[in-house]
Amino acid sequence: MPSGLFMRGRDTGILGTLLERASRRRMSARQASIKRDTRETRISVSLDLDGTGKGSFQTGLPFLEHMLDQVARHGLFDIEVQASGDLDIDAHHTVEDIGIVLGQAFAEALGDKKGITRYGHAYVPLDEALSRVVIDFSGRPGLEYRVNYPRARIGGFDVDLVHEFFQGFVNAGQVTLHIDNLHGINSHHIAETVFKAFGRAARMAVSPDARVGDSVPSTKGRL
Ligand SMILES: [Mn+2]
Repeated sequence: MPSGLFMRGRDTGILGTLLERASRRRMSARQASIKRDTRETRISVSLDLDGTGKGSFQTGLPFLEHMLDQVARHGLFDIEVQASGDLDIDAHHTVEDIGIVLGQAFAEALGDKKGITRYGHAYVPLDEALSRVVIDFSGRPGLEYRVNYPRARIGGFDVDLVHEFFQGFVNAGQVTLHIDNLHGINSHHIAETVFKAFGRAARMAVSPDARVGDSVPSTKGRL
């Protein structure tokens, strides 16, 4: 009966739509919450890769929070970071460990990395400063960091710690990360372009690529 066939066709169509919606929901739950306690720091990070750019930070390090806010805003990630570390010694442990836990959160939120773009890059200027960040969710840690700051400190923040943050992120997130400052005179601007470009590059790399579909973007079949 033509109408019966038509109805069966419609039913299959609806089922197909529901299955497609369910799988999209699975894809979209790309979140992670991680806690890490050591004798030096206590850190908790919540991450939603498909957020709206909301940042919430309590770290005792206002400049780092200003930078993490750039990552959230320009990556369109929701990021919450609570950290209490041995700041009386130095900010080193706290900054490095926040990088580690954020890297873990990215790795966990991405899971098997099926359907992602994998590579991302961005150039970001801020007045005279210009930085480029290229990221690959390769499954292998690697950091190439070429950034020189005219000043040793931005406010009270030691500029060496920017490198420590990204080294921690790279090691725990298992990513290849190339960071180059191409030009800059003001250290605050230089750091800010690095974090903004990192947010934009990471956003591109984790974004779903419809043509990749349900596969892993690697000839090895895993990342
Ligand atoms: Mn600023």
